[in-house]
Amino acid sequence: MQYATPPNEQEVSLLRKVISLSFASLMILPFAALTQTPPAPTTDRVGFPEGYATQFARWFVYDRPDTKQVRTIYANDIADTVTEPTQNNYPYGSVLVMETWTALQDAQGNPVLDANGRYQKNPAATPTIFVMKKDRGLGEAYGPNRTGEWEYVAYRPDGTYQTTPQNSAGCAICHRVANQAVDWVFRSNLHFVNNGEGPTAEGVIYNYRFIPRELRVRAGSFVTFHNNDEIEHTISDDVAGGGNSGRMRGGKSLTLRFDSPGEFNFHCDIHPSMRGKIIVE
Ligand code: HEC
Ligand SMILES: [Cu+2]
Repeated sequence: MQYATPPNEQEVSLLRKVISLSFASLMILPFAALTQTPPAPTTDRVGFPEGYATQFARWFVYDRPDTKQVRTIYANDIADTVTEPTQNNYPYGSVLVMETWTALQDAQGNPVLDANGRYQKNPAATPTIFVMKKDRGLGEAYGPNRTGEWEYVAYRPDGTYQTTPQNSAGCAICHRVANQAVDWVFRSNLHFVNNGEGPTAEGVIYNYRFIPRELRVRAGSFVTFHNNDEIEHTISDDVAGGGNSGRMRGGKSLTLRFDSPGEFNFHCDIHPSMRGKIIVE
C-alpha cells in the first residue's frame, strides 16, 4: 500500500491561476487559449452535499501533517455500499465528501493532540468541503483528464464555491494518479483496511524493516506504525507474553501508547530478523 502524493493546495491554486489567466486571454487569443485550457464541466452536476456530517457515513479521519489539517471523508448511502472487492467500481449516485479543517495548534504551530493522539479541528477555522460525485454521463467533460464518471466541485460551508465546476479540471488531473483500480478514490484503504483510522505514522514497516530502527518518545506519547510493505508483518514485544499486534497486512496501521519510561524492544514474528526499539523518556 502507498501513501499517495498528498494534494497540494499550492498546485491547485496555481492551476486555478493558470486557468483564469487563460480565460482572460480567451478574449484576445481564442485559439491559443482553447488549446491550453483543460476542459471541465460547465455546470454543477455535483451539488452541495446538504447534511453530509450527520446523514453520510463517516469513512475515515485523516491527520495531514504537512498542511496540519484534519480531513474527514464521508460517503453517502450509495457509496457506502462499496466493499474492498468492489472499490474498482462505485455505483452511480455515489458521493464522497472530504471536509478539510485546519488543526488546532499551539503557539509553536504544533498540532494539539486529543486524548487518542489525534489532531483536533480548530473551532475558529472554516472548513472546505471537497465533493466528488459519480453518475451516468459525468466525467466526460474533462476530456483527456477524465477519471471515469466522477465530477468534482469544492464548496464552503455556506454552499458557495471554493472551486467551481469550470475550474475543477485540476481535481480530475490529480485524482488520475489514484488510478482506475480504486475508481480514482485515493485513500479508501484507510476505510477498508484501517477501520477509519488515519493518524500520522511515526514509523513505517517497509522492505522487511522497521524504519526508523530506533525511536525516542516522551512518556505518554502515541506512536503509530504503518505497514507500507506488500506483505504481512507483526509488531511483537521481545518480552514473552508482551504485546503483539497480530498479523498486519499491507496498508494497516497500529497506534500504541507509551506511558512509562523505559525501553520497548520488538520484532516481527514472521521475520525474526526484523527488529526495532522504542525508548520512552
Ligand atoms: C494535488 C492533488 C489533488 C488535487 C488537485 C485534488 N485532490 Fe482530492 N485528494 C487528493 C488526495 C491525495 C486525497 C487523499 C487525502 C489526502 O492525502 O489528503 C484526496 C481526497 C479527496 C476526496 C476523498 C476521497 C479520496 O479520494 O480519498 C475527495 C472527495 C476529493 N479529494 C475531492 C477533490 C476535489 C473536489 C478537488 C478539486 C477541487 C480535489 N479533490 C483536488 C489529491 C488531490
Ligand atoms: Cu515481518
